[in-house]
Amino acid sequence: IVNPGAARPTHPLALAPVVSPPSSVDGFVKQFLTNLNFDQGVSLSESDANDQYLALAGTVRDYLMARWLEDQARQNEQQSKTVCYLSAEYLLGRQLDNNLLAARLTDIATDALAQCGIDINDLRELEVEPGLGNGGLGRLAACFIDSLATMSVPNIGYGIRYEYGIFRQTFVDGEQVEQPDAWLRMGSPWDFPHPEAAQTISFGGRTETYDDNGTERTRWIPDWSVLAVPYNMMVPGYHNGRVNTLRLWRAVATNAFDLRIFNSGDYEESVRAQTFAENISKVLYPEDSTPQGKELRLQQQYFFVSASIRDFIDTVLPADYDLTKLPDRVIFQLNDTHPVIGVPELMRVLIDEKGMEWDDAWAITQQCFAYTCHTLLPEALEVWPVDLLGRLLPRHLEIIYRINEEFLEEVRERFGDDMLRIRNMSIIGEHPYRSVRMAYLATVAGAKVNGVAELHSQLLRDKVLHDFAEMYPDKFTNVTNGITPRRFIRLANPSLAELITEALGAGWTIDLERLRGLEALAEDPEFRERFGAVKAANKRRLNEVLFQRDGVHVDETHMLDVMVKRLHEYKRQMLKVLHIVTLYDGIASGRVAAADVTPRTFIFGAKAAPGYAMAKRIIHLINAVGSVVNNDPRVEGRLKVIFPPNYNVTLAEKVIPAADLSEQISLAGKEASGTGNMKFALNGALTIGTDDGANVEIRQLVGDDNFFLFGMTEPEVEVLWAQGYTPADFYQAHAGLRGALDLISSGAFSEGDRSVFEPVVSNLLYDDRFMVLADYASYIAAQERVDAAYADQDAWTKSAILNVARSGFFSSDRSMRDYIDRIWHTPPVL
Ligand code: B1H
Repeated sequence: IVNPGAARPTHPLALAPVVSPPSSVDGFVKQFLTNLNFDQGVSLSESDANDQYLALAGTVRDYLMARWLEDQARQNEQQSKTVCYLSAEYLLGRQLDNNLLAARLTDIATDALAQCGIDINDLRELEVEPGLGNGGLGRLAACFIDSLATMSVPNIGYGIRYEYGIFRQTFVDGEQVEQPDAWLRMGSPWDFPHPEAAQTISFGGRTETYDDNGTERTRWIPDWSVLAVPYNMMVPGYHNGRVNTLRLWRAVATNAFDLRIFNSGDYEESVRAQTFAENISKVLYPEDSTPQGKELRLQQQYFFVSASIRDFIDTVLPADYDLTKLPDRVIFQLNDTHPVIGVPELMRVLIDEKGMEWDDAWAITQQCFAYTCHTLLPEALEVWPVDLLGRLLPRHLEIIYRINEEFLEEVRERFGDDMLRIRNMSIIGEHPYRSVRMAYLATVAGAKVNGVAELHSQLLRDKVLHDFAEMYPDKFTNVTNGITPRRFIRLANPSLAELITEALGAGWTIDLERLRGLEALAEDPEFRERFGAVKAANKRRLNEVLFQRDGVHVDETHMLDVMVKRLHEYKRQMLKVLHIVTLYDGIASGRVAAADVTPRTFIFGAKAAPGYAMAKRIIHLINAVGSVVNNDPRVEGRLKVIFPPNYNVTLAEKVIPAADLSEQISLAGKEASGTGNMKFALNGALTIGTDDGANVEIRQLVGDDNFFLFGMTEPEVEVLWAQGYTPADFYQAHAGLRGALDLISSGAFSEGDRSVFEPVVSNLLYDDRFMVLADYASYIAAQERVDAAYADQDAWTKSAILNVARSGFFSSDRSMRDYIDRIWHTPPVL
């Protein structure tokens, strides 16, 4: 139990680094062996690879520890403003290499282990990546905390330590089967539990008013609670000696909880109660881009947000801190609507627990939150039924009602008694049931609201949050997403990194705009040759990885055409499938000679939400098309479809650097940003893409000549939709499309069984919400331009180099600078 008032113990030696910085291989060996003996409890000769991995991780940790402790102390001393990033997801990827790199320990560790007779590469492969996120939104959070640490900006990432992360995907007869992701089973060397800093998180019950020396106050009498135990992870900056913190909460049953039931004599019931409480952090919800309105999900959200806000106020800030100055010390960034319940929670803490008046609390709250929206899909805007919210968090519902009342009063003052407008803007929706619109609550409460790419932010202002943008024009801003060049270039593509460093010096890793220097080198034939050799080497590396992993081969001479991202209809994996089937149909029907087809290997990576039937059927179809195309002798091996199961960060790091062509083919106006698109461009793939999300900015930067644009624009989509879109017209109008759809319908990919993929085909023919058929012809034409361009390898390589040279804007360091300038105003602490 924390006791902020108590004197803290001191000792003169306590100021020295706990472990002196690594100066030698010998020092590393010594620390490694110490950890092997004292933490793992084994001698070197008796140790197995997992012992060695854990001891190695422990050694890296030891070297970072002194910096970590110093940084926490410094940030407290300087009373600096901290970015508290609230996110239900952090898709971290493996930690070992990242932390070795950040601490400049890679070479020392490699040599030290070699001296012990261990190949560090064998240990790397043992790390199970913490998959505590679904896709782009979770990976973005991981990139952002990397950049903040690298830029020396005080940051605490707050989230949930799911016991099971994103499911492991396997294929059985081509169909997705999910397996639990027991990532903690072999030990978790990267996090530190702090049970002494646990928070009690309450739920349910009722509220009552009481008289507090003449003022009427409200209190919440909850009826159950759980403990939130923080697990701290190090977030080391790159080569700057800084270490920030990622604090993930785990749910643990309170003693009081089971004692009460236990005293009633029901042992089994008390164990059940414990399980119930601990379920809260049991598993990541595997939905991406669409929320699940389940009660447990709301419990998760409140659980981590309440723990985080109270952690910051009660343990990070000094005990006597004047909370009217809270905005000087913190900004809570809401990563989508998942943490928005934090708004009424901060109000409740300030009013009910700290005795503040409503108006003061509201003024503070409005300065302490900012909201990032990550979507445009209307079905993805999170709402909570009033019944559910009121049952789980009765006090919060009261607070939300009052926020809404005062907000609607403001709307009336501003726009008059316009009932339609009031209904449209109300935080409480009425149809189909009374519900709290979390995006509206976030918009009203947040100091700033941002979208994640220019087009997306524009559409937020014009459409999704139009009325709010009219009322608060200054609230709205854009911050285009970014990715960390440390993980996605330096670590994932060491050969390219070396080539760039040789050409430009090492500074690009923290100043990605320096890649501009490569533009001139695109004209240099020798540089092009070396760049091409890097790509070829990355294909060979991918071949090894995929052969090891799945027993499949990637042909180095093929164009590598890659579509990796969550399976979602709006992302239009089906368009890619139709392209492949069209090429295959050409060969199979004898219309096209196999020898005239550009050899291509298509790589897919995609998990489908387990409850998303159509997405799972599309996965099945991709696998089915693969097994037919890959085994038809008429194809002469010139087309190959590979779908490695369980696409994750670790696999992305191998696939992306090997890619020639990046598929970014969502329907215009549906993909908020995309971040995979940036990773590909920065690794020298050319993009075939629609005018959507950050594709727009990629194309503007790399230039039309180095980007294959196709498809309707967002306004064109709107027009066609308004006219009444009939996909069957496009089927009728285009022979190639007819051929492809008919081939699928015929059972050619399902051993003659016409029923298997019938739902996929009829969905396209009669519904096609994401207008796959409307963009088919334009997509095929663009792919023909790709083939033509690829035929001139030297010109292609030049384009690839220009993609790298001109994509420095997409560093997450730049995203962080934009957040700092436009939203957070948090200077680095040096
Ligand atoms: C994105 C999500 C998302 N947008 C709900 N929305 C979730 C929504 O568990 N849920 O309920 C999980 C995730 N994820 C993605 O965010 C966008 O689709 C991408 O376009 C964008 O690049 C990414 C990061 O901004």
